[in-house]
Amino acid sequence: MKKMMYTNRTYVLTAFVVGSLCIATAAWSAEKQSTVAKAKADKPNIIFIVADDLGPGWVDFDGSHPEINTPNLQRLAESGMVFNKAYAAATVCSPTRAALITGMSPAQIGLTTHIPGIAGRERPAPKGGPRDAETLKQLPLELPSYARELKKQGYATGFIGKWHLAGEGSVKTKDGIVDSRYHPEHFGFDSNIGGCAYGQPKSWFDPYKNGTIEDREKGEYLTDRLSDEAVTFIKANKDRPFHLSLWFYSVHTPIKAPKELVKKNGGNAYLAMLECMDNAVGDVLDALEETGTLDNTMVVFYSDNGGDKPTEWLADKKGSLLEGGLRVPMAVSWPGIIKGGSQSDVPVNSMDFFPTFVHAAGGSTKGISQLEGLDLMPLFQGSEKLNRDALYWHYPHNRPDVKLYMGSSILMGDWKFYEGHGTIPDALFNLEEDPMETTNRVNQNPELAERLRSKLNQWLSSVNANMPPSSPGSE
Ligand SMILES: [Ca+2]
Repeated sequence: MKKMMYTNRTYVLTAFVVGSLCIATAAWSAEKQSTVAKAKADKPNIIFIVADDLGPGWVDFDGSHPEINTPNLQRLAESGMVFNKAYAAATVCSPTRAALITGMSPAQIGLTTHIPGIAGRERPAPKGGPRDAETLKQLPLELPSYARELKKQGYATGFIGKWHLAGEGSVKTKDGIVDSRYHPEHFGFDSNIGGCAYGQPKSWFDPYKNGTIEDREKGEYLTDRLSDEAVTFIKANKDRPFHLSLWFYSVHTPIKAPKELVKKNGGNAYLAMLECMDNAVGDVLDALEETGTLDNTMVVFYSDNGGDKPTEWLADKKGSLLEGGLRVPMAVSWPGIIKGGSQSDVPVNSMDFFPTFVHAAGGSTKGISQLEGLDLMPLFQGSEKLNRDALYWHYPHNRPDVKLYMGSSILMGDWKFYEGHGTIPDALFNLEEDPMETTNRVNQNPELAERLRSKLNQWLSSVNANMPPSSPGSE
């Protein structure tokens, strides 16, 4: 299954031909299946597993590294659908997390870069270049939250793991708590274990120095602990609809794992962290099986931004608006709704989970005017398109210290246009012909570039995006 979308064109063509011949039968059985599925999926449980800084290529289901060992993620992927073009709403942690919770783009929220661990840290602007736009330091309480919507539908809602949406300056705290008014429990989660202002653990081992986790066993590894808590949550709520957001701190720096696992992985602590997270996914799937809830549970695996370790077949990495900063591994399992072993090449984004979860739970998103995501159900049921013509990103910040430059971009069909706001040249790439984004085609296709620029600017105005102060369109 590894890299099937790149290596096995015969498979795709065969599937297409066979698929065309079977349309009539499929239409009838799809209708029947959908009725059955609807009854079965009445208030499905929803588990949303999010990894941190994990790029495509670092899990078995889309990997290219034979040394990776993630059998449980493989099990999840094989029982459901792999998304070959899953995007994150931002290239760094906090804005994507804000987009996941609210279904709104980081630009619309006004939270467009990661919330710094050190308060007041200035971003150096390039000489003569634009300054940083304003950005929030916490997620506003009045914004929509899928957890609140799921609660309205009678769900038990739990948050376990990394939040990173609750104030700056966490590095200087003893416990990661900067302003607990912005913790997950104020966004509709009944419980919170681990979610505070930290963007990375102060300690991977107990004592955790995290005010939202009770220390219990010196030396215990954080990922193992979160896994235990997830299993406890599932068992405690097995008799009612439940939602768990399990947002691992793995595989963010600092790269640390239990000694025996590092040894097992030939001294490679990164692979050990991955294996530990994969074990945790296995524990969750086992707990669902044991409690008899697996058949009525949607399990999503996703990551919050492109890999801190680069992906071989993508340009750049975390922090970049090129594909390597935005693309993430994603798989969704949902027995009775999603056919096992399926794949989708339709681009999806972080804002899509909100309507997907709320609709699956029987709720409505009609009154939520800020919502920018789309329900993924048509893709789950085999459709090859969503009703959307473009995806957008906006990063109005300078981080030249980590080679991160401000920009906004639009993806429409195979074309991606990147506006550098004066810091780096504007660029136009054709992702189908040039997946590594090596050839800037602005000069070859000036009209297309202008059309995309105009559409991008329209979107930026429509979401009232904060712009870098000296760039065109600002005050
Ligand atoms: Ca991250």
